[in-house]
Amino acid sequence: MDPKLDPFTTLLDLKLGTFDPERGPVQVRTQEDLRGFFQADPPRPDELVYRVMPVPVPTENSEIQCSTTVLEPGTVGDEYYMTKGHFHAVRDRSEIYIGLAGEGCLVLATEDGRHRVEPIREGMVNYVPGGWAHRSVNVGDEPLVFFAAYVGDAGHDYATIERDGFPVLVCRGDDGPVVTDNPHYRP
Ligand code: PAN
Ligand code: ZN
Repeated sequence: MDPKLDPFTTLLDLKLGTFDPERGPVQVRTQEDLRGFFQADPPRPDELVYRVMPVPVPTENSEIQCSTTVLEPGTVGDEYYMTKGHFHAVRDRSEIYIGLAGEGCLVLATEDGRHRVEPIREGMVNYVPGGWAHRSVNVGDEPLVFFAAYVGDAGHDYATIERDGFPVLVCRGDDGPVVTDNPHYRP
């Protein structure tokens, strides 16, 4: 075959999640960008919630997309800072997360309403099978940093999550994180 890409190398800072050199434009998500994903309206709309540092490649299933995510500590209402969460647009596409720093959890849900909550910590590898929506949540006091690699043509379906939510919420309790049923799941 005729190769489509040339090889490349970038340095990943295992604590900060940054690439040197950067491979693509950093995506920034503020509280305002997450309006409708948190239960409460954003109290500080301009405040940074997370950044995604991509290593873009063609969006074809012969390639492997990867990126790092840096999710700040914080809350909106009782809910810990989290990513929007998504199904892959091509539903059966899978993904691997590798925890680099901080303390978090990965909330997963199927279209028929099953859910799982898995830990994300330095050195942990999370496998996200096809068909599972996924959202990461920072339940610690430091940034949560993880590396993700996924099938190139997976794509992201945010609209389903914006409409239906996840079956559970991860909230700050008196003695740490509490996972509760989401009263607004699939209104
Ligand atoms: C991750 C996520 C990243 C940001 O790279 O895209 O953590 O989360 P949202 O995409 O939900 O805003 C991934 O799962 N990619 O498929
Ligand atoms: Zn994904």
